[in-house]
Amino acid sequence: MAIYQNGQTTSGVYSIHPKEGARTDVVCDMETMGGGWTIIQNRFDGSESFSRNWIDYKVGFGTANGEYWIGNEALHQLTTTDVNSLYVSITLNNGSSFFELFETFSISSELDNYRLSVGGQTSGTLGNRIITQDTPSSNINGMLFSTLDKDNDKRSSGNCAQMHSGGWWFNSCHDAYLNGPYGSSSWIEPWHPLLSTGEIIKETTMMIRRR
Ligand SMILES: [Ca+2]
Repeated sequence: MAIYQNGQTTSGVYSIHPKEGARTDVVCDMETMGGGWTIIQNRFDGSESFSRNWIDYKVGFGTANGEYWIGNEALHQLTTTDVNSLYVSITLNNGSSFFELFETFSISSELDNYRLSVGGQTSGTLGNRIITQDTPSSNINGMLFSTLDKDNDKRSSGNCAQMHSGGWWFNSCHDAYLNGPYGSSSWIEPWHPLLSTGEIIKETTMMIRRR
């Protein structure tokens, strides 16, 4: 991350410029695993709805000081020229915390519906439920992005985004899903089989950094 390479070592809000003319305020984590992380998804109090349409997920929503989704277009721009890693963390209301590190992470262009690609080694306490070799219909690696108004899921006859009230890379539908209804029992299988309901989740974070 350019901010990190400029010598900034304090976690906090920074402005990034994912493409010409664009400016986005994000939180950078300069502590976890050596720091240099740009937070792309952050939830901790349910103040921001993640039940949204394509355009919202495309341009991003929320604020750097609050909950937010950085935006799929920014994600594409940030991961298209450099190889990035992805770090996912989930903290429960009881204080338990879990994470998973994915060695490579990239998002394709809008023309390709912001397809998810993760690869390389994974490690952590959540387990790799993005790539689910045991249950192909839950595997979300290589899936297109779906929203309430855009059904791009691979195998579901319905719209997984509508069924699960949030935008994500769905198959039929998922074993890993961080954008469900906060604090609700209708947030189903945020990280199957470890976490079957999002009702117990306090905080989720997704963040990326250049490898
Ligand atoms: Ca469908």
